[in-house]
Amino acid sequence: MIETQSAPSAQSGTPAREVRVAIIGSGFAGLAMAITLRGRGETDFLLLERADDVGGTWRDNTYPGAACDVQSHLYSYSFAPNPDWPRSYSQQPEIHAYLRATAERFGVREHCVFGADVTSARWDDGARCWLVATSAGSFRAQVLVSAAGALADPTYPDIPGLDGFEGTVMHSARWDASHDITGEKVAVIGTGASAIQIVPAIQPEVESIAVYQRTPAWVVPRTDHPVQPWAQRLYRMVPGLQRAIRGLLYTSREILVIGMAKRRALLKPVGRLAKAHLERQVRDPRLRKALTPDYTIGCKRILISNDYFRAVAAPNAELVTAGIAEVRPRSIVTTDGIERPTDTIVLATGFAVTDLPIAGRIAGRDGRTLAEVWDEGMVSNRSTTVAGFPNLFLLVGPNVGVGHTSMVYMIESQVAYVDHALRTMDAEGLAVLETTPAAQEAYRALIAEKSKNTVWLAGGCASWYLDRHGHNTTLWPDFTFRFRKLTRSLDRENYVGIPAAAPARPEEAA
Ligand code: N01
Repeated sequence: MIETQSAPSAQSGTPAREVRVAIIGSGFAGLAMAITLRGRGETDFLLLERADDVGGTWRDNTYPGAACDVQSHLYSYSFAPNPDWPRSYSQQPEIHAYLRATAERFGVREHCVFGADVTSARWDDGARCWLVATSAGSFRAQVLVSAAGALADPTYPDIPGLDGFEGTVMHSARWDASHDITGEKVAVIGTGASAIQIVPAIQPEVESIAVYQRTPAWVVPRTDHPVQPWAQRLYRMVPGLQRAIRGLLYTSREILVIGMAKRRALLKPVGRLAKAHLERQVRDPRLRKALTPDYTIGCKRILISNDYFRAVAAPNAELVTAGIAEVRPRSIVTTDGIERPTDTIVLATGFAVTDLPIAGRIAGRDGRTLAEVWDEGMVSNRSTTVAGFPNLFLLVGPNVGVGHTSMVYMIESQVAYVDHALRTMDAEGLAVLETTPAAQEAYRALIAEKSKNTVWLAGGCASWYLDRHGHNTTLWPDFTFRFRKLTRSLDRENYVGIPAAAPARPEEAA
């Protein structure tokens, strides 16, 4: 536990609240961490949540058509199967409801501090704790777990004139449901996973829709179907059946890694499937050509949709491939000089992933923030800990992303690792646990080696999977079961531990 008594909060003068573990965020990752702690009897933890509800990205992304592109049997916690999923690929409201219900069921909602936006977190080497400032007061925590997520903060494009637009502008992740787009002239900027769900959902409602495409996406069919009540009953009666289906889904998706990370030639059949899908759905050869990517499938996230191409080919839709030159108060002008009157602009332009905003708010032992330390690219040990940042654990941190399967699998692997680290601290009576620079360097080299021949580096596309130096700092570049093996238990030899009564500097400790 923390050694010193409550210190005054820098913000308000009120004492900082003391807690053993502070978890930032209550999405899939934060809740999994909390449920694991609770499951083994730990109650001295808080989830600091900037919003007023749990759910993370599944709370925030409420745009029309928002749904998961991984089957729900797989895109859910292994410890909380849900026999009642209404569809094979669930929609946002159902996933959010699942997270809310799971938080209640495992008793972790009562640990949430809502409206607590973390503005800074600073390691205090003397007190051996994290000083966390939030919009809901200050906290002192022995351990800080950042589960803020990689898709938490939208990126807004730097387009001349966008600020002066007099119509409505909304980011896909900040959808304004009170704004009625019926009968409007709508522009959608971007053609990623969010855009291809939004476009078909709104195209029938609007007067016209212009889809501004910078890079076409590979799209394969979506094998979505409702789950019949008899099947839900069966899953309830025979839970093993749902587990078996989960296993089959997991295995079938993992096969993709062979093509993406090992032998790219094996992706050819997937490319042919996507081409055939496009040819079936789009008759106009010019439109078809404009929608055909020139990079290897898998280099960017493979998208799944049965209605995106049809929506783009609809009479009231236009695919715009010329770059955007400027936004005027009531229109968008492209580089070919064409001006298109516009009422609403939807920015489906993605998230800050390689430059996580939370990294600018967490300062380690030498006062530098994670963002400063990561200026040359995100580095870590096992995607979870960073040298110079004692007692800090990152969930959904560097090189843990997956495009082909369920992120929940990776989250559960990381949570098991963090949990083992905390139990190790308890067992050894450690006040501080910190990974070594050598372990971090070895992990960086491992990631670089595994990434070398992957489609993400060699597939001929620019993607947010790579940082500005062209390094893969976001994706786990191998089978996900290998990540699970690597994080099954704490690699104790890669950590320096300081017992409660020892000197504060790790290099002085045994
Ligand atoms: O964002 P993206 P997203 N001018 O970054 C374009 C998850 N997700 O929100 O490709 C013009 O993929 C950009 O163009 P380009 C999933 O992990 C999951 O769609 O860079 N265009 C691209 O087309 C996903 O990967 C689900 O050339 C600009 C688009 O905007 C992640 O979220 C559903 C531009 C951004 O695509 C992000 O997806 C939805 C500019 N200045 C999302 N800047 C599930 O179903 C960017 N673009 C689980």
